[in-house]
Amino acid sequence: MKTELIQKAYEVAKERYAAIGIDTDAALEKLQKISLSLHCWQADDVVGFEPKAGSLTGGIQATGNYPGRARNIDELRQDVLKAASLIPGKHRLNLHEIYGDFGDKFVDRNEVEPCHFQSWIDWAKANDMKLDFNSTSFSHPKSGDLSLSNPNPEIRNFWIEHTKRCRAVAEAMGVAQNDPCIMNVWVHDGSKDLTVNRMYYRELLKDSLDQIFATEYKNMKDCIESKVFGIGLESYTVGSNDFYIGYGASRGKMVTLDTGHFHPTESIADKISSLLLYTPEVMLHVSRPVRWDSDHVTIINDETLELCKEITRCDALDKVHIGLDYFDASINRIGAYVVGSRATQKCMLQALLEPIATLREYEAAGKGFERLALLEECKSLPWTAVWDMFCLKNDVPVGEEFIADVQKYEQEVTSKR
Ligand code: RNT
Ligand code: ZN
Repeated sequence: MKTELIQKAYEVAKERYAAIGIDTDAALEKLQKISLSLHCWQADDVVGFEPKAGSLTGGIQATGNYPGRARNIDELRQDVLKAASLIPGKHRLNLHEIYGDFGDKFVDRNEVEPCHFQSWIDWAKANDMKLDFNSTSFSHPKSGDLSLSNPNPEIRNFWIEHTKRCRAVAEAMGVAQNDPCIMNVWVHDGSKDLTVNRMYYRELLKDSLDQIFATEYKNMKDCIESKVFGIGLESYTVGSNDFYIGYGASRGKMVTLDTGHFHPTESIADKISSLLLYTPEVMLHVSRPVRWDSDHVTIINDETLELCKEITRCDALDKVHIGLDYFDASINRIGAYVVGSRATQKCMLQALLEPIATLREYEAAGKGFERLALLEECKSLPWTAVWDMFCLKNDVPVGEEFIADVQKYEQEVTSKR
């Protein structure tokens, strides 16, 4: 798109927003500071780089067979950089333990060390990217249905050791990047059929977590992620929402809200303010559940918009971390990163452009019609012109122009795999 046209449209939008008391330049500055944590697993359908990588287990599934998935560390790095080059702003990369640089060597999960992520740390530094991290309980012979809540001490200790070591890896990343690395603990533990031991498994999970978190670190932050159910684990989830809210609130740990991990009509946006009153920060996994936790690519929809608005309405830009978590193997994977990231940013921008002071005045004065009318009008204010300006400023393709870039990369790179 022509630069002048974008600038012209931006000037008009700026004036229009000024009329409702909103400074678009300030909104752009705030958006610039928001780093998304890009999930590395969209590039390769959650396979990772363990030399003997088997099938994906743990109740999650990447469906689709689109050609060109990243098959090794170099391809994944190349894909992530390509995606990042089409997303305005500076973003983080969220790694899972199974994405370590293991070479041909088999390093079992209870043997992982910071050295297996040294090349990632160097790569991230060279590319001015910060890292986040995840322990990996799935896709392993010892995964079964229960990991950290397994009654068999040998298996439970194996996963405790794994998760402890992952925290040490996260700490090393945090030290190297001089910024805390956020480490997410999500375990798939649950039961396909009825269980008569709900309490027992939760006691075990609680004890495992206490052991894992016993070491205090300064350069990493822990977060814990709940779920409703996994595939093949439909009847019971040990790490339910209630479990982790209780755990997080009592231990001062961040809770991760994955937008696909709740009952379909539950509002995830509504949970932010409650959590922030009891836990220091919040981690988000922004996804798009379609009827279930399907991990579709994030788009601009009411749920994502409301989620972003809650962050700004709670004045919590510095307390809510935005990670993405979807894995769609049915479309171009780099395109999936770009669409989902840009959609999330567009929702954040609309949230930053909300005339919250006026809306709150209306609300305080009991002016319900006025509040509703302004909320509705905001939906059709020219935020898209502000978005285009954001892309222009960040030197990334404006509007649909990135489609051609993704196609070119597909032609030249991913289609040849
Ligand atoms: C699974 C959780 C979890 C995973 C990643 C791969 O339901 O959402 O966050 O998607 O850790
Ligand atoms: Zn998640």
